Amino acid sequence: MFMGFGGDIMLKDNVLKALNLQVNREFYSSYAYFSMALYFKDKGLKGLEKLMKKQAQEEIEHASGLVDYIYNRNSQVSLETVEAPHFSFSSAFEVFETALEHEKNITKSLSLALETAEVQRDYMTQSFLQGYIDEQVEEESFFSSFIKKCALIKEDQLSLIVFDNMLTE
Ligand code: OFO
Repeated sequence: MFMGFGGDIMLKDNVLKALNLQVNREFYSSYAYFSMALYFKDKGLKGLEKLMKKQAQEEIEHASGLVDYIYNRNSQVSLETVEAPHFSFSSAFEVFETALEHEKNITKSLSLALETAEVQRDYMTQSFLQGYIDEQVEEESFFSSFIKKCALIKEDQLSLIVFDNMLTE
């Protein structure tokens, strides 16, 4: 294997630390979205419950992708305690506002990890993280679109039920 220009396949400590932190944040995202699914479950809104469970599953996949990458770089994953989400919502609108805010924080955290890789001139990690950051455009836009839809529905419970039914199809 070519190891020229100081290019060791093992991750530098601070890059590894940033990636491990991101693994934890992705698991937290999954936990947070699962808690949002439970809010909808409690309201009997099965379509929105299903939607948020799918988001929770996707976050596990994001975490797994990071874990695979860390191992591919001959480095060790360190699994930390995942914080419990403590949200309370009074509407679907608030759920999606919280989810969007969360995704914005994820974008910031990925950007910080990318900056760390840039400082270390770790081009493989930069390229890997860029894929995650690119996906954030879609992630943020997804929740923005639900905020807009929920803003149109406002307090109209019947419209919310119709909208929810559409998501079960
Ligand atoms: Fe929803 O974001 Fe992961 O990366």
